[in-house]
Amino acid sequence: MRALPVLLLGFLAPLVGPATTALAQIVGPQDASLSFKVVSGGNDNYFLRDNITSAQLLLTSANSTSAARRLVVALPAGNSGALTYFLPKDADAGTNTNATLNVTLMEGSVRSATADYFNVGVQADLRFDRNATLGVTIIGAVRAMRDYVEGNGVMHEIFNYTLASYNDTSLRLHRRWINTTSPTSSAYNGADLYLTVPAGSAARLAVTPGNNGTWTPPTVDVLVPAAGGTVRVAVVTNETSLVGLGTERLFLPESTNRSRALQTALQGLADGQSDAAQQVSFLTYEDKFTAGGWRFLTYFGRDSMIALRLLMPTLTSDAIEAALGAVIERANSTGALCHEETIGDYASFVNMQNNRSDLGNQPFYDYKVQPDLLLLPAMGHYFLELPQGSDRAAQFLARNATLQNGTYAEILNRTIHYNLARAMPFARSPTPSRLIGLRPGEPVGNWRDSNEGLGYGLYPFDVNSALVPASLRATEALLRAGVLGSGFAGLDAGEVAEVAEVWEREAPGMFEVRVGRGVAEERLRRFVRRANLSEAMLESTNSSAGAQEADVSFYALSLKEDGTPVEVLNSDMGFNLVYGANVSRAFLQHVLDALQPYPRGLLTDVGMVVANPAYDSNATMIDVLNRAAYHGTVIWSFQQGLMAAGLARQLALCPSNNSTDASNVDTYPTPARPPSWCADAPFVQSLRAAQSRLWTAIRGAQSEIYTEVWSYAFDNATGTFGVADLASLSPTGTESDAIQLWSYGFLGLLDPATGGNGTRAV
Ligand SMILES: *[C@@H]1O[C@H](CO)[C@@H](O)[C@H](O)[C@H]1NC(C)=O
Ligand SMILES: *[C@@H]1O[C@H](CO)[C@@H](O)[C@H](O)[C@H]1NC(C)=O
Ligand SMILES: *[C@@H]1O[C@H](CO)[C@@H](O)[C@H](O)[C@H]1NC(C)=O
Ligand SMILES: *[C@@H]1O[C@H](CO)[C@@H](O)[C@H](O)[C@H]1NC(C)=O
Ligand SMILES: *[C@@H]1O[C@H](CO)[C@@H](O)[C@H](O)[C@H]1NC(C)=O
Ligand SMILES: *[C@@H]1O[C@H](CO)[C@@H](O)[C@H](O)[C@H]1NC(C)=O
Ligand SMILES: *[C@@H]1O[C@H](CO)[C@@H](O)[C@H](O)[C@H]1NC(C)=O
Ligand SMILES: *[C@@H]1O[C@H](CO)[C@@H](O)[C@H](O)[C@H]1NC(C)=O
Ligand SMILES: *[C@@H]1O[C@H](CO)[C@@H](O)[C@H](O)[C@H]1NC(C)=O
Ligand SMILES: *[C@@H]1O[C@H](CO)[C@@H](O)[C@H](O)[C@H]1NC(C)=O
Ligand SMILES: *[C@@H]1O[C@H](CO)[C@@H](O)[C@H](O)[C@H]1NC(C)=O
Ligand SMILES: CC(=O)N[C@H]1CO[C@H](CO)[C@@H](O)[C@@H]1O
Repeated sequence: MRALPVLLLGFLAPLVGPATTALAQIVGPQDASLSFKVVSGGNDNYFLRDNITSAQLLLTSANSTSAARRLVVALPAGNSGALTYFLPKDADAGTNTNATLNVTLMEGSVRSATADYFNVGVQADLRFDRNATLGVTIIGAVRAMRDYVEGNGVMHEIFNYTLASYNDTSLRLHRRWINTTSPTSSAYNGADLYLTVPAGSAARLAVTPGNNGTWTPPTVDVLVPAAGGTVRVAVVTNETSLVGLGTERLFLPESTNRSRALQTALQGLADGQSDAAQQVSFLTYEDKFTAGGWRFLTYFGRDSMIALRLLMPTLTSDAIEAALGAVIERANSTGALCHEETIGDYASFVNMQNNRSDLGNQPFYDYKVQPDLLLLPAMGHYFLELPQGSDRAAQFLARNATLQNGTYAEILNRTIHYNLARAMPFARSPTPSRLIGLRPGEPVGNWRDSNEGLGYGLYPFDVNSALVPASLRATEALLRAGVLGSGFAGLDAGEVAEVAEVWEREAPGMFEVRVGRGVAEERLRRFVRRANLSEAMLESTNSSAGAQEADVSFYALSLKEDGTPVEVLNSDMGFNLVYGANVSRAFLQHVLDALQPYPRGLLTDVGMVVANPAYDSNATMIDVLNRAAYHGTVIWSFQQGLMAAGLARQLALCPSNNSTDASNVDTYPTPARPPSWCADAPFVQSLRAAQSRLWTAIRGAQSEIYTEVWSYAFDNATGTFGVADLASLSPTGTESDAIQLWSYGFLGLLDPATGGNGTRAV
């Protein structure tokens, strides 16, 4: 460890960006300490990382109109935590029945906490303005907490906690792990929620045990005088805390002298002055990148690889190799790559469900389609195109895995063969049934992690049109460059290229949807009525779009089992633009068409929607993919980042753009033969215009860009769109994470119009 001066961070007012406040006085970029707050989606999120723990603590914002105040604590350690609701207590209803309970977190009170038997976690002081009672409480696995929140109140008895001890100033609720590792102190092997009354507080606890063992929860009241009172809440666990990547280990130094654009992008990242840099740092650890908080503070292969690809130009080799290594470590023996790891207590539960309780709490890894195809493109970009990766391959591939036997090279070899084998049938005979579908029995598999999100299709567009060929091209390039070394005998770069070529040529066309102009206009009018939009917006965008004389054509979201397309216009072309080789002019024309104002295209005033069912002959999709659906007509930030990065990359393929574009943060090798459309100045101009429309839409919700997902509200009077919180629209209450790793892909991009990125207007 180098000794560097501890930096004193005051209050950093973001020029633009989420409502973020640096909380702690002492934040050192040289270690992994962090302390900050993000207000998002009606919640105050507090983040803490020090040498003891790493934790997110979320509390319903004080101005919320909901009666219940929700407290969530999530720790990456074991993906564990606690969820509880504070409800106004009926008994003191008195005269003011409907007054809302106000629970506020005392600023500065968020600290790491320690308890007996090496248990560690986080604590905070909460101020209650009136009497409250504890509602549903789940302690232990974040996955069990998500089951409850997102699964209409699903709970399983196995996760019941016990009332360990109580008096009128102290309460301990204990959740003993299903599989305890140490019989001697098993009473402490699990997770605990403590409520204690700190010195000087007039609050008291009134606890009545349940009358039916652990089944019936105790009644826990927080009683305060009229002036209010404070209760300290702590959540601790016996899981191992992870070692974080501090901003200085994560990001390249500002002095990195590669291009003006990169230097601009790097400002405030390594020294931790940027709020966004601290947020990324909170999500990244030496042995894995986590996907988002609070719901996904654990390994997700797809999220980490997409985030890595977008952030990579700004990252150090240490950080890049941490993310790549995490994916390789979790490969299975066939070579498939892990989508999500289930660890901690929930792993015991999953193992039991699979009749493998003998495995105890060993992690359970699941294998969905997409991560398999994202690793090689990330490695190709790193080892072959970025300065950080040159000369790093040999030592990286020689590493011994720690989660399984073998070197990274051996594991990667399996993955390459696995991907090639899966691509072969289609290459031999390209028919829709030989595309890569969701795995048997799995309703999901690409990034649209819901069955509805894919329009109930089987063959996702992004997987087949973009990622299969991209993974093969990356393999080809790594083989040709000799980077993979001698362990990859039996693979011929030329053969891999031939397979890729068939996919590039044949797959996109299978997803092509064509709708006659008259029919398309009818469907648009039907759509604006059903979606409560205004017909006026069709008039205003009709003439300006120019292309409206012709039929409407676009790429389907997916194909159904019988090969018919799900006729939903969507944003997944961004994958082709970022990952694809040999993207055709016809393909780019579809991108131009999609980057029109919604509902003709995807662009609203507050961002790019990821799905637009307006043209679908199946009108039921209008309701399935509405603005309250998790993958409906809603805005996912990383999809905007992907589209913006993709347009930048495609434009950089033309030599004249590559050298002159001051907004290119990423490094793009100039192709031996530029695409033929580069010579067509009006076409290049139309791509630039689409890029500009996209960034205008992105700027329309700049304060949201690091969150996971948001929806829109349409104002009929003004004909404009505003941001709407998805959780309050969603019938299932699906909420957005306040910080989501792949949304920080914007740190690797500059807005071509302003020269700034997400954190700075510049
Ligand atoms: C953590 O850091 C604090 C403050 O820098 C120090 O006093 C303490 O000893 C450290 N604890 C551990 C477990 O390293
Ligand atoms: C909630 O309590 C805090 C602190 O006691 C106070 O500042 C705030 O105004 C209260 N908010 C509401 C909506 O009552
Ligand atoms: C609460 O305050 C925040 C800003 O401080 C605001 O964005 C939000 O709309 C408010 N929520 C309600 C329900 O008033
Ligand atoms: C409380 O709210 C309910 C429903 O909104 C209403 O019927 C009732 O009159 C309110 N009570 C008081 C005391 O305001
Ligand atoms: C309440 O319980 C706590 C924790 O067991 C203990 O430290 C404290 O002394 C107890 N208080 C009283 C008044 O018994
Ligand atoms: C008491 O607990 C058992 C499980 O231990 C449960 O099956 C039963 O329904 C509970 N009874 C009541 C009245 O809640
Ligand atoms: C809370 O309940 C206690 C006991 O019932 C009562 O004395 C007190 O006044 C209540 N607090 C408030 C703020 O109403
Ligand atoms: C969990 O507790 C046991 C003792 O009960 C201890 O040996 C072990 O180190 C603890 N594990 C962690 C990760 O703190
Ligand atoms: C690895 O995962 C893939 C995808 O789920 C599966 O087809 C294969 O059988 C798995 N291999 C092993 C050894 O479990
Ligand atoms: C894990 O817990 C289950 C359920 O209690 C039990 O059947 C199994 O034997 C335990 N395994 C280990 C390794 O502790
Ligand atoms: C990997 O492990 C083997 C022994 O299993 C050892 O000989 C080799 O040096 C290790 N490689 C590295 C890079 O640590
Ligand atoms: C204390 C506790 O959490 N009890 C729960 C045990 O599990 C059942 C079934 O999920 C719940 O109904 C209880 O509330």
